[in-house]
Amino acid sequence: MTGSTDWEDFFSATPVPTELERVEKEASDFVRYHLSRGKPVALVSSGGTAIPIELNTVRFIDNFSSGQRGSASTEYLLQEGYAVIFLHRKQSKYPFTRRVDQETFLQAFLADANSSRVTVREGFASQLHTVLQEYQNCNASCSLLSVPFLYLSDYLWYLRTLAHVLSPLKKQALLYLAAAVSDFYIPKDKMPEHKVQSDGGPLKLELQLVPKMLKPLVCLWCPEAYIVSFKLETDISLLSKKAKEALLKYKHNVVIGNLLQTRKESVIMVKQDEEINIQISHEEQSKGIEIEQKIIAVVKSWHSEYMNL
Ligand code: 9Z3
Repeated sequence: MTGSTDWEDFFSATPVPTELERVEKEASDFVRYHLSRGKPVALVSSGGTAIPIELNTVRFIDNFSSGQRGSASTEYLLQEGYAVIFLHRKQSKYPFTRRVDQETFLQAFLADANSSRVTVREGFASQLHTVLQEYQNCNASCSLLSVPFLYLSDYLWYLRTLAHVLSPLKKQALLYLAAAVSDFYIPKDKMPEHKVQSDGGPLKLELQLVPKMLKPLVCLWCPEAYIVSFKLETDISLLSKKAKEALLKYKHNVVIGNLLQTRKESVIMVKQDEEINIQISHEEQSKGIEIEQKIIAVVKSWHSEYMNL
């Protein structure tokens, strides 16, 4: 009997990311800077977490998450006056660049054959101007810190470390956990070292349960922060019930419930004394309005109430 919890066992058995020390230092400087200016800081998690099946990883198990929710929400939080630590899956959607697709990028610029000059083609300038201006404003105020990850293990180490770094902000810290976190993984000591061979017949995998990190997050790592988690379901009849259960179990501030199929048009937002439905019509969507804008408006207003308590 060691008396340790499942999440402590997970971290003891899981290697620390090589970049953790650097990330911790950068995040601490970032938090100190914004704390001294009285600016609230949000930690946004975004994208899917991959599960390797070999130590020398050729293959991994992944999920559907594109990073839309986290990257769009980050832009709206910046607009609402937050500084944001963006903990995101590498190569998933990123604030600002998400609004310029690869084809537009290649078509928008014109390279002069006789000099090193690059110009923007007619018709692309206004679209690029808006995005670049927003990005430059965010850069000038040092309001965005990017922390990329690929694997679940790195994501969880970063989450724990960044939550600790945010804790001195107390109620001014917002945690907005939109990443699609795997429920299952293969512990390091159960993983084969080399590429799994196909001449051994069909592949059988045994995945272990990932410990629920919301519990230590709320109780120990960042206890006074305003914590918003997401609940993903595919069956509408379970959504509200599961969201309420999560709130009751972890005793944090808000659970946002969404269905895989309709996540871009509809969510429920549940807190202790209230449940609201946020929707976006086709007409609003056709005007480029995103559901994340409405979600963040509510999160900001609820977080402000909490800060003033
Ligand atoms: C979400 O529910 C996010 O809204 C989505 C966003 C992953 C659906 P996209 O990245 O999708 O815009 O394509 N995130 C949380 C999912 C999750 O892992 N929740 C855990 C659960 O449901 C609880 S922490 O058990």
